[in-house]
Amino acid sequence: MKNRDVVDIFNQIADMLAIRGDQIHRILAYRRAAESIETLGRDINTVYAEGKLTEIPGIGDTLAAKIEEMLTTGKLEFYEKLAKDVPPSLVDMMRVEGLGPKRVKQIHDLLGISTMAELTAAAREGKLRELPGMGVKSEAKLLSAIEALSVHGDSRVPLGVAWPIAQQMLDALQQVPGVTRAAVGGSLRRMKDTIGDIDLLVAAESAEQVMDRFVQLDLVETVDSRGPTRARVTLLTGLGVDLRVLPIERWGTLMAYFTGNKDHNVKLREMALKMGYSLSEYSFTPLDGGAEILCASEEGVYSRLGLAYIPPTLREDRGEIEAAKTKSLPVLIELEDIRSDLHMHTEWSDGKYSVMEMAKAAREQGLDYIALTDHSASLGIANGLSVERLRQRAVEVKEANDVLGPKFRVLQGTEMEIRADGSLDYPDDVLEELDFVIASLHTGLSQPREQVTQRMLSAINNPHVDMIAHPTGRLLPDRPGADLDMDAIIAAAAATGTILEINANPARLDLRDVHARMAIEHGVKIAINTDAHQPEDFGLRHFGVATAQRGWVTASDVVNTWPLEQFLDYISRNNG
Ligand code: DGT
Ligand code: CA
Ligand code: CA
Ligand code: ZN
Repeated sequence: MKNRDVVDIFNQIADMLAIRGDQIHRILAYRRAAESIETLGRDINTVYAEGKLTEIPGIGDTLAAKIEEMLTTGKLEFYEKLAKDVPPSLVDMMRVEGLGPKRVKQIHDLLGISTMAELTAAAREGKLRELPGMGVKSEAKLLSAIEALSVHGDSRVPLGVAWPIAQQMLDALQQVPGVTRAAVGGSLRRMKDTIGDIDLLVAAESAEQVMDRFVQLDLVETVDSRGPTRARVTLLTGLGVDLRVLPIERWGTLMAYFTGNKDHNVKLREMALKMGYSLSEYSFTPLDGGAEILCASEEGVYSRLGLAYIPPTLREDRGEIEAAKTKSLPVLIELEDIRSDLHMHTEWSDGKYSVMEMAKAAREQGLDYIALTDHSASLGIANGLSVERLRQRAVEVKEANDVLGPKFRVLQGTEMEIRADGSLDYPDDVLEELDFVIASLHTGLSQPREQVTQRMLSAINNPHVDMIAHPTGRLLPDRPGADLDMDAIIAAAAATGTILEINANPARLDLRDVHARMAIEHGVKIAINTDAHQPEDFGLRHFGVATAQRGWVTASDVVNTWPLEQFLDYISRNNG
């Protein structure tokens, strides 16, 4: 079994336990373990062989024993027993919007339905409306959710797809009379790399007009539900959007509740309970029946709990609550800290603009220096540069620097292919002519872990290579990227001083959050670059910054925050 198999089984167990009505803590433990293993940079079999399973966050002795059983026998008795009780096909049914574990159990227990096909047929035949708590209307809603699922699938969309849609909807809602605040919540506010659905939060005295406007927005295909303070729609793209409207006095609790994530919220609520309050999106309510306490700001929510304010990008229950208790949260990198972009393409390879156009656009963005990193020869589809063309481009870069003067600097760079056999695309003497050398993988991404890791290591160990771009090569939402041994990559980057990139393009966000965190914990420097192919792409920088924040990255970890001299010093240490 591999990491992915263990993750699948743990996630399934969590859903099966939820259907069975088990304790929330037990369910969350499995989910947390699944997430930990999903983001583990190493082969779980190796971790097991080293006897270090319990060092994985969220894995205690019980779960470690279950992992051991799976890795050594290929099976898990607990899962098989559970499956007799709760058929795994019921878990599939939970993918239908609006079908929670309780309803799935009820449908199974009362109607004997255990597959999606049976469910669809029952809904069409009008058999679901008879169930307690259901009716003709909720049956119709369920049927359209089932149909939406089969049309659009239930796949998550990349952050970069959901973001502009949400901004557009917020702009419209902000114009409704009586609206004082409007913001995104949920995974979008946490800037997670993929988004299940959009959550919008609005402060207004009266929700009615906001709802009216919301359900009539151009992008809306169907209105799935509408109540006095909440509504849910499905957009033409298949993406779901939840809206919640409350008065401004409750803004802090509203935002905190709907930003999540769920595990983070569960912990906040537990802390509140211990202090004698129940915490909801509305308020803190004293358990002894006193008057409710409203929070207009999130700072107010956190401070009432005795916590420092936790930025949304950290709210994943990855230690941030504990750090907020001891006031030891990191001071996160901000967009304003960035003064360079070290990865971009011009018309010399697959970009659309000239050296001068890219340089001027970067200067207008307030940047102090950039590296032009056109592709190398073997990436033929991207018009990669032969050595001869690389040298021709150098002349143009020099001219651009002469024109732009001393306050802005264009560095000669390359994004050099690490070929499928592990060799590099330019010889060392050519690399020596350059200011800045990126190495990256675009081919052979599906090679076995050993092989693709070795390829990457040979690039990291080359003294001329300054940075690895988008290390895994993943493309969101569907291409998972190379199966790199991230522990080995990070150790080698630390030993050689090689910079690892967080590619800000929202189709990449690679390094991903947890790997960025691992990297800085080992002293590896990070770069946040847009990989721009046109000036508009510079606007993607904030996605990279958010990903860095999710990895607990501070400004000093990021080379783009450094003045040019400091940066050049750093990369020249290796190049001899
Ligand atoms: P997503 O949509 O899958 O990308 O992830 P989120 O985090 O946006 O999740 P979503 O849309 O289901 O819910 C938005 C937030 O609302 C979530 O982060 C926490 C809060 N929330 C939703 N359902 C529950 C719940 O059952 N319990 C608690 N405590 N919070 C919830
Ligand atoms: Ca959401
Ligand atoms: Ca939602
Ligand atoms: Zn590139």
